[in-house]
Amino acid sequence: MPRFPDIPMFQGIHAPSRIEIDLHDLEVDGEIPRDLDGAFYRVAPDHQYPPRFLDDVPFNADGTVSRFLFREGRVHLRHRYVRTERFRLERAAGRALYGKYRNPFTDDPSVQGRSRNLANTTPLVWDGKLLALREDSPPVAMDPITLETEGDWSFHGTLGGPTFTAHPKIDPRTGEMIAFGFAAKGLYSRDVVYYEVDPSGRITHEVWFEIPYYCMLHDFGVTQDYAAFPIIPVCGAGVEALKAGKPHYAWDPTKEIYLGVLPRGGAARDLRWFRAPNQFCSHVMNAFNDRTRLHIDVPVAPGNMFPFFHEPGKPWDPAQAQSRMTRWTVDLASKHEGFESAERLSEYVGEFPKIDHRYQTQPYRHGWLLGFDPARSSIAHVDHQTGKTQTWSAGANTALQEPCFIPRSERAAEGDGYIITVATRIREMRTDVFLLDAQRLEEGPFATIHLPVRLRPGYHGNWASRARIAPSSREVGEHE
Ligand code: V55
Ligand code: FE
Repeated sequence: MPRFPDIPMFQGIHAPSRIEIDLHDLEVDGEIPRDLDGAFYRVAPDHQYPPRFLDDVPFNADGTVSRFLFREGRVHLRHRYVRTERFRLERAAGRALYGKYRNPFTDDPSVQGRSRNLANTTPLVWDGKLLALREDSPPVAMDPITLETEGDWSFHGTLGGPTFTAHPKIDPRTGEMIAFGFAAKGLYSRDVVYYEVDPSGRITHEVWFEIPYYCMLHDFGVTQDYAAFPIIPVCGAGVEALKAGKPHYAWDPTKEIYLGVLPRGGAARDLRWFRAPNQFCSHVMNAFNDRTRLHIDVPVAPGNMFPFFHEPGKPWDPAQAQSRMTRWTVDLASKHEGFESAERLSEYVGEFPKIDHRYQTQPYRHGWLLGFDPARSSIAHVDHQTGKTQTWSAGANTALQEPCFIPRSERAAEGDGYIITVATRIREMRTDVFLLDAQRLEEGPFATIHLPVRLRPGYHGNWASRARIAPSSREVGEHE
């Protein structure tokens, strides 16, 4: 096999890792709390083979899952590639067969029409499975302990569309999963399908609707009564652009944004669209409603945050790409087409928002973010009650990843628990995992889990308690 090309996507801490690992009893500085009982999963993109095109975007890499199993003060790592159909076809060929990001016209003829799923964005334990999610494809189910890939997940045959978001929400009050798929009638289609999944894992309600223009519909907000879809002009570049090898998306600074609000359990005719001036958001921290007033908290930037999906003919502008937590409010009882308000919640520049998931869909107080300054990587805690933001920086030699919240126990108060974040030590080219007190980030990690190797920086992570991983009698850790 040839070497990977020496281009920024593979340089420094982004160099391919490509390893699969079983490592028991990782070295720890400090103490792992003995009550930490479950697993932290995170997904990272890691090309199995050098790409066929050098001018591609970083999202187009094979998904790998890391499973850090915590029990009795010990921590064990398993790290695996997701065995997608695409991974298996390329492994058999010994080279990359698929072409550019979300561009089937650039694929080798031998894989025309085959699944392009990379399963590379979010890991989520649901219905006893670990789902590896990616927004242009169905979920891929894995065993949550062994990480063996089982195949596409259809929610017991009830999944009606071809795609499934990497950001489904679980309503902690009802145990339902709320989700959607976009491009649901094929490449560049404006069709979205909204799903309600009951606690037994079956889709019980499905709503098909069209969005005002095709765009990257990456995340959404769910409240007790509504689902809210931010439509942001990271727009489709068009089939002709794809055939010419151009990126799938292009930023359009001329378009308004929309927030589509659908009542849970509702029908397409109940969908209401609100409008606001051109701006950018991608991830959603949380959403909640007070009767007809819906609040959705998002990191908002004045302009596009994706350097590789810039406006054709115009360079990307980093000055416009600084996102700050903002609360958008719309009122379903009002005839007004605009937002009621847009309130800045913190001056901290960051993205990858996380919460205490026991408060998903509900009024909440605590959120966490990853800072956007690569020269001084940091994480932040935003307290919506006091309006204060506290931060911790790991220093110039350490690149942090998304901070994930773990409750101290199921009964602990909101935000009482730990923040776990994976980090690359830049000079040493090695990975560490930090545990911090979620309420006292500024004190720094109370425990550092030391890996003797480097894992490629990841996208999203999620914690799952032992009860969620092994709802039946199967013992977590018995594979050891
Ligand atoms: C993101 C990641 C993706 C993707 C679209 O914002 C958006 C993150 C890993 O792939 O396809
Ligand atoms: Fe995401």
